[in-house]
Amino acid sequence: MSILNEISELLQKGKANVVKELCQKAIDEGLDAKTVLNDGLMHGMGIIGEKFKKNEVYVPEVLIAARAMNTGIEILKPLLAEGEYISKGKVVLGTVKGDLHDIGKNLVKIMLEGKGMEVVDLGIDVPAEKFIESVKTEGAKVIACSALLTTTMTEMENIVKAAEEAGLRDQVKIMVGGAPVTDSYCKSIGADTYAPDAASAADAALELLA
Ligand code: B1M
Repeated sequence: MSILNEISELLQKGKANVVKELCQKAIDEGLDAKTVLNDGLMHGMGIIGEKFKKNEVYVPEVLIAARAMNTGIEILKPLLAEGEYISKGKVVLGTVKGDLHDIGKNLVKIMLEGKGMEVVDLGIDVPAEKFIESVKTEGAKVIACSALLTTTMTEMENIVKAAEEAGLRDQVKIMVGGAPVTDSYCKSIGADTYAPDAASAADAALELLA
């Protein structure tokens, strides 16, 4: 098995220490950091994402795979040229105002990063204005907002309106998700995309960025 396949497989098993050692070994053997990132770490995380989508793995497996990915990235990051590490675009992510649930949001972050996007994580209880301010300061092209409560998902409409009022609506795409959110709700508030799970959110964000 090639070292890149080994990295991918061990990442999926969450073997953080071995993944770290193998990333170093791959570099020492002359592979370039971008190849190790794309064909080793991200490859493995992509498989975990697909399995998570199909309920073949669950939250704990995703978290341990993410930890393994991060240990590998620690080795590669200093070797990657500026802008090379994260090249697929910037996403502003947060759980909407009034809502403190962040487990799903954190999984979305893992999957987005696993597919090569840069994530500005605003955390929980994020007001619409903060999403907009962050889009302006960070130059992000996608707002990704999560809500777990029927009482807070309505805040997503305020984010769409705030983007319109700020004159940014044609520059930023808005993705919504979270347990009570549906595709028809997404359409009814004028958001761009609904994603039912974290792995789909990463695929959808890539499409929006494209
Ligand atoms: Co809360 N809670 N909670 N809670 N809580 C729910 C959501 C609830 C369904 C429980 C219930 O009654 N059965 C219910 C909501 C009812 C409703 O509105 N429909 C509820 C309630 C009522 C409350 C409180 C109001 C309780 C109270 O205080 N009376 C309170 C509200 C606090 C607040 O937010 N202001 C509250 C508090 C909490 C805790 C703080 C205790 C804790 C949160 C801890 C934390 O997140 N750090 C908590 C938890 C853990 C839950 C449950 C048990 C689990 C949620 C979770 O993390 N699921 C939940 C019941 C349940 O779901 N079984 C419940 C796992 C996670 C991986 O799934 O977040 O759905 P989820 O994310 C999924 C998808 O939705 C999607 O991807 C993920 C998987 O791939 N996704 C996105 C999520 N965001 C996305 C964004 C995207 C795309 C996809 O694009 C941008």
